[in-house]
Amino acid sequence: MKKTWWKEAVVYQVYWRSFYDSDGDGYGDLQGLIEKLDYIKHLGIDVIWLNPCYESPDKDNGYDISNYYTIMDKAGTMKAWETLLDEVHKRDMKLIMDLVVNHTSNKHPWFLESRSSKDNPKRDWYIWRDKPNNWRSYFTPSAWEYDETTEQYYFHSFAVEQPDLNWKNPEVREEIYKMMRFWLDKGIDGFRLDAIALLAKPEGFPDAANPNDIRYLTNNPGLHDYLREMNERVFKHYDIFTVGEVAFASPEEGLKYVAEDRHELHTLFHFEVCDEMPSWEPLRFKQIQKRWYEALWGKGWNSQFLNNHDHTRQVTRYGNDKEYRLESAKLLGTMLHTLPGTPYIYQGEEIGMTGVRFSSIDDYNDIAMKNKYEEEVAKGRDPQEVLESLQPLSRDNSRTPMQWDDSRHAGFTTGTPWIKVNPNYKDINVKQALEDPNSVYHYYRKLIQLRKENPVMVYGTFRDYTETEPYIYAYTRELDSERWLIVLNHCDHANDYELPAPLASYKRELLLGNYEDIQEHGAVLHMRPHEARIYKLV
Ligand code: TEU
Repeated sequence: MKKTWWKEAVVYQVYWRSFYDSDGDGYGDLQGLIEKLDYIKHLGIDVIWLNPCYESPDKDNGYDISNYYTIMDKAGTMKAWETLLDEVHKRDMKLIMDLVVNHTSNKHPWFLESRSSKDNPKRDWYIWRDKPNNWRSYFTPSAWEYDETTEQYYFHSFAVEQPDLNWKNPEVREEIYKMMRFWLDKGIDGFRLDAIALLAKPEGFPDAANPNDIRYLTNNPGLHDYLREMNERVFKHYDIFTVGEVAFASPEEGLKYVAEDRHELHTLFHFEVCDEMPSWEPLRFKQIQKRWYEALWGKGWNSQFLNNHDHTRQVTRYGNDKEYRLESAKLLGTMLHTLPGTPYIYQGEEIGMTGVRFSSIDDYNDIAMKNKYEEEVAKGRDPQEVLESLQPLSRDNSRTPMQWDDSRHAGFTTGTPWIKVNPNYKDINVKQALEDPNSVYHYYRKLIQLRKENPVMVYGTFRDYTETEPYIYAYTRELDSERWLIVLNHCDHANDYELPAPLASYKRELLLGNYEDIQEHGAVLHMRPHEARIYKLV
């Protein structure tokens, strides 16, 4: 297996508007991030993924870009951004930028031109038709919006304010490649490519048999030609790391994006867990891990994550955020950092932050949730019931401000935060975590350190010994003569796990665990609620 820095890296995602506010306007900003870089470095992070901070009307929190070459006021200035890049590099970390090329804002000058007349030179930069087909978008009941000026419909995979670019048009592609080089030439270390599975659209937009199954938006013919061209024209000329957000891909489909001999992207986020597994389903999760491992290992590289700015915090969604919050957060971290692939930490995960339930729809900001709320209420459903049905997976669960300390607004801002702080900040915050040797934070530090010192955690082969076990997840990673065993009890009660013969014959050396004293009797491990252990087998 080829060794590279991005396989060995641990990535930390900064949703800057909720990270740290340096000027009291209620939004986190780039200067705020600069001030907290030492905190990130201390955790052991190698790479920072920065959510979009380009100029934007901010209908979808920066994912609706109106100028690719400037920084949005809320985030700061280009000068602040340049200082950020410098300061990241000074600390021996890397910076990857989140980039949205599937669509722009409807306020982008390209779109303003495109919509102005049918014969405008930029008309064909977006997708226009006389009649819509029956597709939904991610955020609205129709993927088409009627535009009175020219009496045609334009296509949008997300909000009405996010018209899709027409990737069939070579001028569009050239313009995007030029813009990518602009950022790479400034010295960034790569991109997280938003919604990249959506670039290609099917010829003629045939109606879908089931309009509610929006898979039709993704993985359409022609997509990989664009990615190969993008690599050829841009990526391959830099020592960078690209990770694509690839919705609805099977492992076989996923391999096409990341196979080393295809020269497209370096790694991907697949969403078989976050989009398709609403709560913890152990057997299904193990199957997913196994299938992706078998499809990718030795050919292309995977990512490990259970939450991000779109998905409810992992300890709430997949673990236990109540009596076993600490144990559960540590167990999930242990799992993500020992499964094959590059691990991602979403800000706040390292202190075990949890999801929220705001009592009123007015406290929410997420455009996906708000649009859905309106759509359902318009059908005559009870508003309270709709609110409750949308709360568990609202994207705002993970977007509440970073909890720095127990002072007002969790020390995030001196002003009024753009979204409410999670009320549990008095107990769960960075200050507490730094002071408490038993915190999730200190456990994550050890985990990351272990990964840095032991290539087996990165390059070791993977084998699951518990495919049919409902609670225990036990697997090995092996590299040359190094053999590690990871045992996790993903459960609110204790379970005994008897090691199978081949594993029982080794001597065990505990490298890391989330409980103080280890309980084992011969080959039987007594695993307490949400207990996690990493052993070296000798
Ligand atoms: O998300 C794309 C997207 O499809 C997600 O909404 C989905 O939940 C999933 O995770 C992928 O299948 C990206 C951004 O992450 C999101 O914040 C934006 O709203 C969206 O693109 C539009 O740019």
